[in-house]
Amino acid sequence: MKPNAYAFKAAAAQAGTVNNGLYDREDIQPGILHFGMGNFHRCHQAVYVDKLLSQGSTDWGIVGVSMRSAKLRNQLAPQDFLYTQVTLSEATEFRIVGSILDILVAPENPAAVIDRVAHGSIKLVTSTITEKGYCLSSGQIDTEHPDIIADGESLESPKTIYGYLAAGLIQRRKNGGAPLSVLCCDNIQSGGAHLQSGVRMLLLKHDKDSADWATQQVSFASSMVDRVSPATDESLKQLVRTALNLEDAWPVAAEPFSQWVIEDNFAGARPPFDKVGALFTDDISLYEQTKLRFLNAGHSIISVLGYLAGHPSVHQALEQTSIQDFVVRALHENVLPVATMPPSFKGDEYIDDIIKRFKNSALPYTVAQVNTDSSQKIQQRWFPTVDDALARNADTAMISFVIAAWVLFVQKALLAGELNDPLGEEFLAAQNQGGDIIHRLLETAGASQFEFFSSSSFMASVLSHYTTLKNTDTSAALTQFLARREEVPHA
Ligand code: CS2
Repeated sequence: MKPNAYAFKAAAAQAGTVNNGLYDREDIQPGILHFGMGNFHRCHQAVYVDKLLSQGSTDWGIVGVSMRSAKLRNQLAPQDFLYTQVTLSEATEFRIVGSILDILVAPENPAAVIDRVAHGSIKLVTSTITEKGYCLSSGQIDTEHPDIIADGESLESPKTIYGYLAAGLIQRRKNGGAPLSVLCCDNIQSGGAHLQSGVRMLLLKHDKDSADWATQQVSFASSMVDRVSPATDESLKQLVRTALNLEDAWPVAAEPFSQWVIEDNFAGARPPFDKVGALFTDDISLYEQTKLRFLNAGHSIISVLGYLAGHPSVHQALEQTSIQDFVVRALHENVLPVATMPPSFKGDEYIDDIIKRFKNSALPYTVAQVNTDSSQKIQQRWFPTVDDALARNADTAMISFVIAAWVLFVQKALLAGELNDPLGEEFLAAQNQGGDIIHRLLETAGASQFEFFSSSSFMASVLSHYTTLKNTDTSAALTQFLARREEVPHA
């Protein structure tokens, strides 16, 4: 055990952490290989696994893969990959998480990652690599993406998760071909299907026999994951230092709420995640869709309006009555009427719960974090609702307002050097080109695959809101918009 790990053991044993007595980590076997070691994974899946290990299911330890940077590995290795998960709300709770056994840094040693995919002890591969990690364009894997092209040419040092999986599966088959389950844990619709098609595409290029084998022995599933978990700041480290007398290089914070619904499609052994609060289902798509179109859509609405109105974080934006009214009404009046939800969800309650969670001032979540990679997010969160509403002749006025606000957000963030988006260069080029900026920016964000993009009345309404927003202070524009909506409901 690394010296600092003793301090974690001591902290875990002291009253004040929810799990006062870490299991013996020597007994834990690595059964899960996880790609994408961000805070979300460490507050969500790693905590479910931590609970599982505490219950004695010792086969499911996690080996993590950082796709780019060595920073997290370097920070956590001296503390034996133990870390503190702090739950922030009216009450504060601390948990020492021991489920991550090791972290591999992919670019440093690609072969080590491939070997792990190939190793029979790994029964489940999971991913939280964010939307952009899937290299999608217009809802499909972008075969012109340089990383996809590179993996098509060689799998020696893969660039994408598809490449690592394909290379690992080729080797796994040679190693005896133990079945493997792959599970997407990102906020994207049909993530399992994307993983499957990306891996298959590469296997067909590099080793057709392995492609045939994988059809029988490898499953690809999706899941709906939910827990708000912001980036770590100095104040969180200070909190851990004071409360637990612990020098944690990278603690993570999250809200009390946590949800994980998993598509029940496992080629290999299935970890008993249902024993620690997750739900297995045969039909995942409505869960994914509901979370994206309500919770994530709401988060992005608040964050775009919040940025324009000058609020740094989500809960502060919601303190502005017009922003709160706007998002609540948008979800009720534009999203809910065209949504199909899983039977266990009640639309009104779900919206109330989401807004309550977002108002948690003990857990500041910056609008900048939500607005990061917005081009990848809004095509999942907003656009499908607009198309569904137009197809049913339903109200789209509030989403058209927020799409207009997004166009302005991109322009202002570009100017301020604050746009953090994989398509930043493309947005800059579109902006410099001038002309019909609304069409250009929306097209860059993948809107042209949606019907609304060619609806002249919808696009005219975006233009009209854009013009107002551009020429008026955002808060005044919002108040005006809401007042007009009062006069002519559902205008
Ligand atoms: C957020 C999500 O940053 C974002 O884009 O909308 O990460 C959100 O906090 C999670 O999906 C909550 O489960």
